[in-house]
Amino acid sequence: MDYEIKRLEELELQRQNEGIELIASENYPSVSVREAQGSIFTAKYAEGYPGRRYYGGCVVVDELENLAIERCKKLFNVAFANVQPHSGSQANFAAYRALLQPNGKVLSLTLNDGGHLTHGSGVSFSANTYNFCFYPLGEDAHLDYNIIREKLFEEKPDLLLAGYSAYPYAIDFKRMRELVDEYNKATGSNCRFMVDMAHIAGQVAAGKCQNPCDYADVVTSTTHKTLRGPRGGLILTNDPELAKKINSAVFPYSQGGPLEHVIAAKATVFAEDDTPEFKAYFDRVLENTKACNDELARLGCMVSGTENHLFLLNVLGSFGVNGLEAQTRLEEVGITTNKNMLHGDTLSPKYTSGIRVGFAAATSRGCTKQDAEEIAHIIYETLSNPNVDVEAMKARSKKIASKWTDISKLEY
Ligand code: DSN
Repeated sequence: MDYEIKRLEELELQRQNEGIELIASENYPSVSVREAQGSIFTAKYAEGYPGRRYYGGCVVVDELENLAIERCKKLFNVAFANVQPHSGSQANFAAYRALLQPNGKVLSLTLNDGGHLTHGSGVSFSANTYNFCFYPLGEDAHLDYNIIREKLFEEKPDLLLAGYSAYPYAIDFKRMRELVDEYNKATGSNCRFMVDMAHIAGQVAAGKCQNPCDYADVVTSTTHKTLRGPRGGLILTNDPELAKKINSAVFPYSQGGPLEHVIAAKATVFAEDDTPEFKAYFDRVLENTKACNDELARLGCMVSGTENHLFLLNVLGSFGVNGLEAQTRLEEVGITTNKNMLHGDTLSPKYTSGIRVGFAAATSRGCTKQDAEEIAHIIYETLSNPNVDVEAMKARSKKIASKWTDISKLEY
């Protein structure tokens, strides 16, 4: 045993167990998922795809990867799945490659309104390989489908991109498909529609929102957020031609040997998520997120409202502190969140006017509606009072977290 690593693992487990995790992109995989990820499959090289590998000895990993693919297709009701992307960014890299020529034009949400770095940020490969243009949110911070329609006709993109990192409302994928079809018909273009569902993949799997696979040409996702799986990515499509291009874009274009141990863990979570228990879990995620949002609103705070696993709290408007300061003060009392830009934010991404709050992880441990309301009070009291008794607040957080399941023992 490597005692130095074990010591750090134990410290991290203690940190996770004692704290209240409200980062909207985090979650806790089950013991079964972690066991699969720690399995001997890590020792196997398997470049290629099942039945078409560049190494011998792949008979078992072929069965494993096919099982993951079949479970994934069933979960999302889709014809093709590539389960090899190492991350969401790698999945987006390969999806763009399959859908676009270099310099192809992508219409994406304004990044400050809740997009992701791979959705056109100058610091990522995306904006350096493709030509991004943007649609803003409407004045009420909701998607405005008329603006998207106008931008489609004005910018003439090759790809419309939807799916966001900090958008608390439902997304009408059907409407976006109709807009792309209308634009293509009117102009004779072949604009495609892609959805990065990384944040809401669990909600999709639970059948609690529109399934983007019914409307988009390509859907990408991570597997570790609301899906509750291992860190990783995936790509889905119903189009056989695009499926071939996606496979080539993942391997050999952008990745080498697939992480078959991670694919084993993905297969495990696809089965866990395809159950009535997961649907019930997601009902509780939605209930807890709303309960915390509504309690903060009742206390007079400026919150976004929510139709998924997250909401945005305007900490500058509510308490006169910026997002970075709010994040730091909440961490001191045992609550982990992250600073986040708000629609029309006047502060820089380093500071921001808001924080993003999500309940997927806390709910996995057993957070109740009553807990979510009590958490709202801890957030309110911590941020509204610069002289708050930090130790007393921390003890309140710890008391809530101590009722929940030990993260190292979670089975769903
Ligand atoms: N970093 C993720 C998030 O926090 O939303 C996006 O990949």
